[in-house]
Amino acid sequence: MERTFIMVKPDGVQRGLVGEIISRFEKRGFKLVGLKLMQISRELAETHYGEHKGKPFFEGLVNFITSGPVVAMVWEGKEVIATAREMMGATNPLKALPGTIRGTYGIDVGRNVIHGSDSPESAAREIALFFKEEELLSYEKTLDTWIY
Ligand code: FUP
Repeated sequence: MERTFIMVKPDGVQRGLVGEIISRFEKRGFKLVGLKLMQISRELAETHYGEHKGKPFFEGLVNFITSGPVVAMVWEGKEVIATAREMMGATNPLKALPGTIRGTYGIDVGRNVIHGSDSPESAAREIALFFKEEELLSYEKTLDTWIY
């Protein structure tokens, strides 16, 4: 089964959207295999967003993501990486379809509530960056047979 890294950003935590976001992934049928509330260090933020280093919004992005607690998660399921991106909606909330997470709760590209890995390579990299192997659990969910 595929795994992806999902993070409720500081704006999502401050606005009380953690439960709503977890609920959407649960209801879709995905399995939560890792979860923690954490404050991201500058070093971790700069590594996580390394591909954007040098871009004009990089400093603001690092400042924002380290500005308050985030909820880091790993979700598991069939094609969860691409499905999560669809559930999140476009990076720019203006372009995010109504009903998606960003299309429902976001207005500004810099305050878009949620992060989700964009490929199997980023998922592997980001999961390893945020979680130790022993923090990720494998377990049976009785509902699985009704979802697949
Ligand atoms: P996403 O994968 O949808 O989170 O989008 P990106 O990796 O392209 O961008 C990462 C974060 O950088 C976005 F969530 C918001 C921020 N960003 C800006 O603030 N300005 C931009 O022009 C592009 C991205």
